[in-house]
Amino acid sequence: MNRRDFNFQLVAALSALAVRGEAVSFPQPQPRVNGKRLNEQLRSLSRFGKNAEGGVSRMGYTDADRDARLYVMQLMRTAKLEVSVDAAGNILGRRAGREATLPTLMMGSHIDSVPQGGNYDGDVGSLGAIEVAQTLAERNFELRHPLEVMIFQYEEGGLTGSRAIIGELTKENLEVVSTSGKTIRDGIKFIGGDPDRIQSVRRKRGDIAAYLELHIEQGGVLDREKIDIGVVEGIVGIRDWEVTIQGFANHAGTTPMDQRKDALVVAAKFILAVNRIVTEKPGKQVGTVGRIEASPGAPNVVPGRVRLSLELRDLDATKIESLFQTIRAEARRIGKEHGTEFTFQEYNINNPAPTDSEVRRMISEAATELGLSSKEMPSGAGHDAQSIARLAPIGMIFVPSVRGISHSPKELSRPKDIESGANVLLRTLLKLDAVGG
Ligand code: HGY
Ligand code: MN
Ligand code: MN
Repeated sequence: MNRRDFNFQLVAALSALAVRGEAVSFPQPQPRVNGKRLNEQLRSLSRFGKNAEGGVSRMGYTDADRDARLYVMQLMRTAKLEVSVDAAGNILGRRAGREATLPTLMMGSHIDSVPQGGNYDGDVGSLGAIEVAQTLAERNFELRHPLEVMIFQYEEGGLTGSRAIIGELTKENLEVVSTSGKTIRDGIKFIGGDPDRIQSVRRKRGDIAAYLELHIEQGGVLDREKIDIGVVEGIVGIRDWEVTIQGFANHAGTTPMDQRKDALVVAAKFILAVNRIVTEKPGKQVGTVGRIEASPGAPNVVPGRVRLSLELRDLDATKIESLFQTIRAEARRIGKEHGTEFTFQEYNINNPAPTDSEVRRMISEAATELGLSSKEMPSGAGHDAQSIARLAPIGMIFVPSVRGISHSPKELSRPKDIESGANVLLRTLLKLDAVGG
């Protein structure tokens, strides 16, 4: 065994001691990822779906997504992971552990983006997990637990792939049209899954010892406060509705103003009402109308129908429900005023998910051992971790987003911060591997 491997084994043994509470200091050199390689691979990944603004439009189930998945599967094989695509279209990289009967340790994230998205959301956690697996392989370090790296499919569509893992991707969900234009059912086939066997990917409680996800913060706290690592306390619940406002299309020239059933005027009042209702309630909840479509969409026709999206988020599910009830009641009042009808069709529910306190402690400890500052904080963004939280203890590690920008081509995280996040991921994984079983 060469010196580096010896050090690595020693660190793992000391991690076990540290976890049992005997404070030990790690010998130099501490196990570290190859930051240069990781950041180069992120730059390569950003080629797939690159848009003119310098970000990516790599929506799930597009050609860019399919090609990026092939690239990432190649990286997983180089990291000595056994690669497969499950029936839901998730990419699974697996490596046996020394103790085969132990439940798996899982790391993961996603590589699909929103339209006009950035080069870091999901990518940092996906490639960071592969980098950790490669670092372990290069040091011939075999974990006690089996290891899995999951690249979940179509995360931006409402945690699609990870919801399949917890058995919550319903037949109705499969018919929802994704941002690629394909239904989720056709999209899963397009990326090599088999929607008719979706139930076969389901995991049960106990299958996964713990799940870790490295991710960019997507907000501005760490960057503003100059803190290296965010230790996520919990992930917000997210609920999404398709809202339809049915008015009456008519001639824009001959229909007097007081005889119109103008769905777009009603939509304007509705959007302002959502903003007022969500803002006036104390707390950190958020509400967004992100998409709107008026038909028939001609300048000389009074809009007869509007379809728009409504999204509500908060760490407390009951608060989301009460906001929705208030919004729906106000919609009915506005609708009646203009002789129009509202319908709300809910198509996505992601429950709020607390992270595991023991995993949080390990993440904070790993950051400290690596000389990094850290702080506990909530996640206003949704993540696949909140699906897996239904089956196993989860932990999330945030790295700073410069100026808090995300879901934008201007999204940026610094290479040094990304390397630090991956090192915290590696060290936390070692701590988790040292316990349990
Ligand atoms: O929308 C979100 O919060 C996540 O980026 N999918
Ligand atoms: Mn994400
Ligand atoms: Mn996102």
